Amino acid sequence: NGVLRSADIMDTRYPVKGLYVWLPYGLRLRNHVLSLIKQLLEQTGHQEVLFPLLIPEDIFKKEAEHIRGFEGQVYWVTHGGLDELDVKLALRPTSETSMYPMFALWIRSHADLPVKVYQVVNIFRYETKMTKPMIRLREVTTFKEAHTAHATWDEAEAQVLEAVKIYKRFFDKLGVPYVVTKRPPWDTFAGAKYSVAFDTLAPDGKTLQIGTAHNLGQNFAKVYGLKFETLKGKHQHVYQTSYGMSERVIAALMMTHGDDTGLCLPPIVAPIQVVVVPIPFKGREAPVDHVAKVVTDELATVGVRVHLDDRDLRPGEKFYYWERRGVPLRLEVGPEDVKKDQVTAVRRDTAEKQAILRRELRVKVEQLLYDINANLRERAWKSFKEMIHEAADVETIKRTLEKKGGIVRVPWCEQEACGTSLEERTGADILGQELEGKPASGICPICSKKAKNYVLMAKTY
Ligand code: P5A
Ligand code: ZN
Repeated sequence: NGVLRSADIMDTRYPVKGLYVWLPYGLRLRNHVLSLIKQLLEQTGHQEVLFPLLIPEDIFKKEAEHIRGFEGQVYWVTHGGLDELDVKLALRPTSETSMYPMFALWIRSHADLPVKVYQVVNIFRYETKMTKPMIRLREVTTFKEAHTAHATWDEAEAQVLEAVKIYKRFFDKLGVPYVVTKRPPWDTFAGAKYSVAFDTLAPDGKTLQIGTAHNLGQNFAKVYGLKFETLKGKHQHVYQTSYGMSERVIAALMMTHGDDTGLCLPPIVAPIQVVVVPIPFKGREAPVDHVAKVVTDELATVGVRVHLDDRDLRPGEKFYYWERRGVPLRLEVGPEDVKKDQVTAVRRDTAEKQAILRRELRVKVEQLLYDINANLRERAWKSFKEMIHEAADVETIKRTLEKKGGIVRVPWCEQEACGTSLEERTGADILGQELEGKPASGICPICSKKAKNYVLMAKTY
């Protein structure tokens, strides 16, 4: 919360629980993050759509499992002005039930498949767990949801894997480390056959789910009548997937790279990548100001997001101001720099200082921005991997998670009863089975039968 405030990301004082205000700097960060995922989706054949916020009750309530999962979380619109509505309208908690009746109108034959669309919208969920800015919201303002329809089960399975691949590339660009697991049956998305989820770690050692991809099978297709004519003239239900993420990703980004001073943003999404600070010296202000301006313009013309801080403040105050906001690179221009035809660059991630000759400015700055992205990513993965532990009995699982936090890898017999018992006896959650996990060895800590698999366990948000 302190960082949200001191870095001008959000104002958390909005008078409705679970709703928050994006501030200009925060919104710019959000938009850069969004444009990365949009680009990846577009490159893989997803088209952007925009559906309405309201869903009629009768349509919303068709898929029984979906309703069971969401009914406790839906906000209802019951009135239009003074009139009570004949049919209540749900504020979408997610858009399966808003989109799929329309898909039914669009899909006629095999030639209409696959459908691959996405939208970025707000959703409403009446969350009963403790709400938290950016992490557990009642109005999620930045819900990126993709929805697909396919002719076969295998294609839907392949689509879930494509989603995983896209999300991996996205989180790698952000330098946010993750584990990918297939969720256990009791933690599957309401209405899905199975769910795959990405989890990262918060600094307190708890995991945070930052994205999910679901294989919906034909569950929704059957209730909303999504049928297509095959090559042989038969009518069949489509197979579907959906996958989504929210501004929780931005929370993860901030928690992963931030330090005691505040934000530390990877250049790829930083609203301001380079800040130029003139360091005037009595009687020699003019050349310093001039060079600072020229340097700023030069970087701007090659597409660097650069800002000249020419406010009437002491340089030290400016340094701290931009450090708090996570600006990856600071260029100082003092009288000595002017004399030597150079600027002094200071990295936010390492605090390293170096002189850059003016004639090498563009190349060096671009190299530094690249290096900062890479360093943040490597640093984050290194500490993430150190937080993945092994444990083979209940006591060790408990002790490890209490003392060290993070994630434990546990052998498991794959019986649901042992899974729930593991959760009860350790007070931790099963994230699931790793998608690219290693083969099992050892025995299940509950029933002592031979383990079929490993599961990851953690304290979760
Ligand atoms: C997939 C997209 C769905 O809703 N329908 C369309 C599917 N999946 S989900 O797992 O329920 O949500 C996707 C991701 O959104 C984030 N999220 C939230 N973020 C902030 N506040 C919330 N209340 C909230 N609820 C879900 C999670 O990261 C989740 O993985
Ligand atoms: Zn067991």
